[in-house]
Amino acid sequence: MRVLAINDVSCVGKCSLTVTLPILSACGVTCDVLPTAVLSTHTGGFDGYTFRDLTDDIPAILRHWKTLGLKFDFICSGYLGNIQQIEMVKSIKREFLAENGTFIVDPVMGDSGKLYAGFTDAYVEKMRELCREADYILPNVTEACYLLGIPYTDYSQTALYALANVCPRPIVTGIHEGNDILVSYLDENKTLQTYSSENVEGFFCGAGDVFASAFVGALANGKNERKAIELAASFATAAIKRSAWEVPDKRYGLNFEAEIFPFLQKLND
Ligand code: PXL
Repeated sequence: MRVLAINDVSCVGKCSLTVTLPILSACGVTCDVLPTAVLSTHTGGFDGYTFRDLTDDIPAILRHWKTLGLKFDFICSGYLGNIQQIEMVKSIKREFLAENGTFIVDPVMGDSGKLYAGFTDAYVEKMRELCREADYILPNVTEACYLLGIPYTDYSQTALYALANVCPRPIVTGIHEGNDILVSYLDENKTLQTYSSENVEGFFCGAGDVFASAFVGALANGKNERKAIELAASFATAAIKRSAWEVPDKRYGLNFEAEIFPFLQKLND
């Protein structure tokens, strides 16, 4: 199995490609990368980070790949630096996704009700278009609300049905319900399903990337959607629980590494 991960390199802070690469490799899957930008850190809580936009490098990379006849079983997009890159991802899907391949979009745009630094309404609109081409989308609640054009406080489980008009298989992460945190999705019969785990206080920037990478790693290992969601959610939850007390400065990301082995044991059960 060959996966293409389109995402940024945040040099410090454990999100995007520094999370996806180790997790997919551990799952025994080839992970090729298309870096969208190089940042000194992610943008969630650090001041003064550098940002090198790699948009101009992408066309030559793709021309080279075309000469190699590359095709990918999975293409997964995450943090995209600008609107132009969203257009590029659309054409990458058309040119490089293998027949019967799976296109997964994590519409990385925001969290806790707010867009990340540098994102605009025009970007949200373009991201909605990209989501229309995906087999799966993996928004958190904030991103789901932006995709639907509804206020953050109005999110309810019915939003999932509205999201299904954008992409047939939406999976929404980070839904708070009482003391639990839920992942909700529509199964192949359009029935709402949830996976629930205990909520742990503390915000970690790369948690969505841990979930998305483990989900793809599980699908690439032949697990069905439900099993892949369970495995990915329990891995992300275990990493969050551990990091809530273990990591003093949350900006430096989850200690997901310590939970990789238990995750792999469950993956191989
Ligand atoms: O994981 C989300 C993410 C990805 N990439 C960059 C980010 C963030 C969240 O803040 O800043 C650069």
